[in-house]
Amino acid sequence: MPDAAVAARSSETTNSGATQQVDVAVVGAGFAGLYLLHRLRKAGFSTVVIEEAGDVGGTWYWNRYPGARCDIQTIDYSYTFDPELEKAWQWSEKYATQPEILRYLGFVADRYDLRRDIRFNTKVTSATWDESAQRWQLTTSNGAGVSCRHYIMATGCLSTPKPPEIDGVEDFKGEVYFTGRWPHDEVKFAGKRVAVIGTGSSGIQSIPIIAEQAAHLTVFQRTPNFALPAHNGPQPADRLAMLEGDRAAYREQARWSLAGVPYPQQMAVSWQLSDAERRERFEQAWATGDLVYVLTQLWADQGVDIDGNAHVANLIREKIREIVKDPATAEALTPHDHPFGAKRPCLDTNYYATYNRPNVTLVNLRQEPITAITASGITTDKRSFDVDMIVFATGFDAMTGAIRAVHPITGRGGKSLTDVWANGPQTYLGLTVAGFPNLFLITGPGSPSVLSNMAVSIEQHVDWVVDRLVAMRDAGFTTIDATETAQAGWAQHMGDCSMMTLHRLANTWYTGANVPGKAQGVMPYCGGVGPYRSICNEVVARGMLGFRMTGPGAAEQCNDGKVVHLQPDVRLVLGMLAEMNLPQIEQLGAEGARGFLTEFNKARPAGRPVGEVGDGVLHGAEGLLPYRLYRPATPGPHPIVVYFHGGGWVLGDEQSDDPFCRDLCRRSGMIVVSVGYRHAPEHRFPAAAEDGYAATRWIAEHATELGGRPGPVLVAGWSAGGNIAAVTCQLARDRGGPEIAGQLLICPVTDSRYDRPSYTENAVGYFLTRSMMFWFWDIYSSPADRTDPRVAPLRGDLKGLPPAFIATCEFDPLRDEGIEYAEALAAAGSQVEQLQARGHIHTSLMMVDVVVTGASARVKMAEALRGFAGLPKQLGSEQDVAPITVNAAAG
Ligand code: N01
Repeated sequence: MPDAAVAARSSETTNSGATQQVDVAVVGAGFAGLYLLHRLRKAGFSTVVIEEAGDVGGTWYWNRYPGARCDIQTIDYSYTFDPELEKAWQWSEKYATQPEILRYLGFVADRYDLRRDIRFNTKVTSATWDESAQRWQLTTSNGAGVSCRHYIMATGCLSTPKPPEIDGVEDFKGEVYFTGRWPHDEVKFAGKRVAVIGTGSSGIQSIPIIAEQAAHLTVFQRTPNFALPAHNGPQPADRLAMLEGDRAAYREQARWSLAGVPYPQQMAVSWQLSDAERRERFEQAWATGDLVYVLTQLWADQGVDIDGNAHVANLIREKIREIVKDPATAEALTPHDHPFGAKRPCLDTNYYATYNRPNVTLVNLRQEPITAITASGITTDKRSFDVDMIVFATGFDAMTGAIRAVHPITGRGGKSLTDVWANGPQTYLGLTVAGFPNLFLITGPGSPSVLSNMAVSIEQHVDWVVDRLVAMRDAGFTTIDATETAQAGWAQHMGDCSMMTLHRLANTWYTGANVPGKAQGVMPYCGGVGPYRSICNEVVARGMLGFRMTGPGAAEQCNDGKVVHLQPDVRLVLGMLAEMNLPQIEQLGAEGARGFLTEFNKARPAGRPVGEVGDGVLHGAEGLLPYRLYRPATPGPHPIVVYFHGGGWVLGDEQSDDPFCRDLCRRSGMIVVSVGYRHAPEHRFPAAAEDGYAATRWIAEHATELGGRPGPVLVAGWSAGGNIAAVTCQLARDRGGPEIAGQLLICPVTDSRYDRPSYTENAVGYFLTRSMMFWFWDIYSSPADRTDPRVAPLRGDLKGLPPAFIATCEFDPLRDEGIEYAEALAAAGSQVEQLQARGHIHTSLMMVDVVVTGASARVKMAEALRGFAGLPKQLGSEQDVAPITVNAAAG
């Protein structure tokens, strides 16, 4: 039996005056609205879809401009909910044209008999939550109002064109078109002088086609955009074979991927590849004609790191210069003001080559802004262009436009959504808004939506919402509302996610920057489709966390709270570790654990290049110790940081903290000497502490030989290494030197008490466990030794110690003793700066280029060391490396 034959309760229908009573009203009959209607019907909900257009299609109904196509491969840009549907439809091209996509959506509407519940040519003119009836009351532009239990906005992200914001449009006597509202009748360009304003995807797709037909085309460009060739044609055989080989697995991989297209996570980082290797990868990607491939598959750091991104951007810039013959035009077309991918890049067919045509002129509005549109054309502050036709490809009031501006939505207590969102959209999961019960958004702000394959995100949203409505009905609930706590938590998580990518570094419609006066902030969810899906599932698994539900048939349920507490990349790392089912380190024995750690570290990205890395030996407390020295690329002599690795006095070596030492060297512009102190059980307490002190003394005495600045040194360490650094400062004070200018303690062990709350709260689940700490303690020191300040510096005399920067992580058993040490040092008169890294775990700050959100903490640590050394906090021109990973939230 076809799905369409599954009957739902029909709505209480209407004559034109009466209100239409339904369980659910949906706005929009595009990809999202059609699937919603299908699923709601199958679930037995009476449903009406209200659609402004005369037919189905949503954005594909309106955007009929020449050249309009999808730019996600069509095999991925399709519904996947019904394998029979997939079999019944064959796409003709790799990137389908707008007419073909519209035919597809019409085919879907017919196949499931959807049109009978869609009110076309109708707009919702207001939506008001009726507290007494616990329903939404809608008024419409055409026919009956609607009373519904649930109200779902399937309005799309790019459906409300923004006004062109140029004076005089109404004076123009020629033809005017908007790409986002293209007429159904053919527009004839032949023999005409045409102007196109705007060079986003719509402009870039339409310009080559208009140029082929028009007598002359003048393109008015404000911001150049990155465009890549689509290489359109038949569906690529390799992708088709993958899909057909195992359709279910292919679709499932897409659902759990980052962008909603089944590509693996790229592991190689740009600095591990030579110029030639990067170029080869790029050329191959350029030839694929696949935006998602180019955005995700070149190297792992391209989307999160300015340097990694610059490599791609420069290679694309080279391509533009190769294609466009006139150097001045090529330069004007070359983007320099945003990282590649931070603004939506475009897929094109002959875009750049179009500017080689004699009938095409590019006007660079950065050099000559438009002053007005006149009766005969467009005037800039330098000249006038007489044209017969103006095409506005000026974009949309994205993400919020269709929800907020189209009609007033009034929630609980008479609150309007426009007011609630005055400073930017607030949602929980991008699906709901606190204070607006039973209102759902599909691909709303706060969901992955436009940063993903929309088809995949839409199906996930719709399934989640409809499944919730079914579960509520089964449990007797009639209202659902997000809590303020959950919504605020989501905003925080959104902010954390946006720090992982470069989107915040460009003024785009993602951030609201394209609409004058609109609140600014990254609106889509940047954490990826798969992670987002897992969070939505977690909300359900944890008893509808963050929602209040009521109903006459059930007791009120409010499970208040935030769903994500960890930084997004930390959450991913922990998820991956959980899947790897790693052994418990403390079960392996010291040797086994060391071997395990060495193997484990092989999978991480290599540290970044520094000026020089060299190994040597120094004198420890009882013999020679190895060390590794990291020297900046800048001329010395540099101050020296003596660094102690982590590993519970048992594990680790100069290699284990290598990426961090490189990062510290690059960011601080100082020499870092990582000391291979002795380990337990071979050398128990106080071997590590005494080695730490002796090594620091030796390094200070040999500073000049090491190429360092003579005088005070700095000490730094992580975990047990932080313990050694802290102890070294106390010993140096008590034993007559060396002079230490500052101490950087990262998640240090400072005490042998295990009853602080962080030991209990974070006992398991965050990589460093309580039992692992017990194991370390037992191997290193006997209980009788544990009150000695050489292993428990918190118990020592804290007066007269060097200034300190102490970083602790929220989900770390060692958190509280680190904070206590900072407070005690400050109380004893030392200058102390504390950084409590929210959402981070014990290993976060060490995981350079893996936990990107730890970058801002790493910046602050380096700045602190520079301050201790009497240098300006910011690295100046003396460093010959470009700025490193963009700052990310940690504190
Ligand atoms: O809109 P845009 P779009 N004076 O906002 C310029 C999707 N899409 O319709 O960048 C002069 O990207 C503006 O300049 P600036 C896709 O996600 C997909 O092209 O603000 N210029 C910009 O150049 C896409 O990203 C496909 O300085 C003005 C352009 O107009 C999104 O929709 C196809 C101006 C607007 O570009 C939006 O694309 C099409 C002014 N007053 C669209 N105001 C597919 O392939 C604006 N501009 C699937």
